[in-house]
Amino acid sequence: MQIRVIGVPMDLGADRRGVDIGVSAIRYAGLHEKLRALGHSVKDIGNLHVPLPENQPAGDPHVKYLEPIIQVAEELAAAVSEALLAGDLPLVLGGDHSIALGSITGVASFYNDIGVIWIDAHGDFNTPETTPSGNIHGMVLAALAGLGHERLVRLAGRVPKVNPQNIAIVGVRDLDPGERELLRANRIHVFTMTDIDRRGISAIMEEAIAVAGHNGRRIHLSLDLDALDPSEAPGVGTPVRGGLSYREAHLSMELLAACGQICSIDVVEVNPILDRENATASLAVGLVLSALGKTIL
Ligand code: 6HN
Ligand code: MN
Ligand code: MN
Ligand code: MN
Repeated sequence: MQIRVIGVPMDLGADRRGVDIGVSAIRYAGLHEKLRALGHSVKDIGNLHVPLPENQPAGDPHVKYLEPIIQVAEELAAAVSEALLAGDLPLVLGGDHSIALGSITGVASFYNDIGVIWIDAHGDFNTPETTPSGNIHGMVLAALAGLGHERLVRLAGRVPKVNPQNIAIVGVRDLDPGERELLRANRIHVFTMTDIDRRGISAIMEEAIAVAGHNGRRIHLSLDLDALDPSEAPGVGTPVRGGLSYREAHLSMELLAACGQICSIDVVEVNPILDRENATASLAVGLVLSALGKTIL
């Protein structure tokens, strides 16, 4: 496979500083050489330009840094659709989860009907009305599904980017009250940690793949490292106890690789300032390898 790495040092969608250097931490953990050792060819286009919060006001407290986040999303969408057009698999490194607005918009402009598997401790399904923080990383999936701030929802014209029925969220254990209502009202397939504990990760991932990949449609994987238990992934801005184990996360990636429908990936929320010896970035690299075909035997 030809992998095209796109770095997005985005730090405007979340409160804790440091996810912007997640892109470097993931590269330093040996991403390229390990992908090449797996047999892939890798091209890295470097980082997109992301404005600094130091240089501008946050603006509306219910949707902070809206304008610069939209500006980056437009650029990222173009970079992602260009990669797909060239036959490459876009691997987008974050940065906070607000970057998925751009990556999924890019995928949706290339494929008519896509599925999304969103692996996360959170739902990222707030709107400006329900958000407790005003942080766009907590609203991005709702926006992609057609809900929330007009400017986020209408990015690049097409609404919604993803049919809400084609979304599967996996690993959830922390929802805000209004966000939970929205997930229920829109009948989003949410696979919580309770579901995983009860039924096992293998059954849950198979169901998630069936939801997102029905009829063979292409699947975008959005991997928020805070889905993992903080004992495995300490370097994230919004850790929540009770997450995926190391093997549950790897098996999820292995099952995704085996389904053969993954067309694009984001890896987000790695925060090296909060990490221990680059453990979270190394874990991220290992998970990407499993998602791109690495097997034990
Ligand atoms: N993430 N639900 C919280 C909020 O501020 O909306 C946390 C969101 C975390 C988002 O981890 O990508
Ligand atoms: Mn997230
Ligand atoms: Mn999260
Ligand atoms: Mn459930």
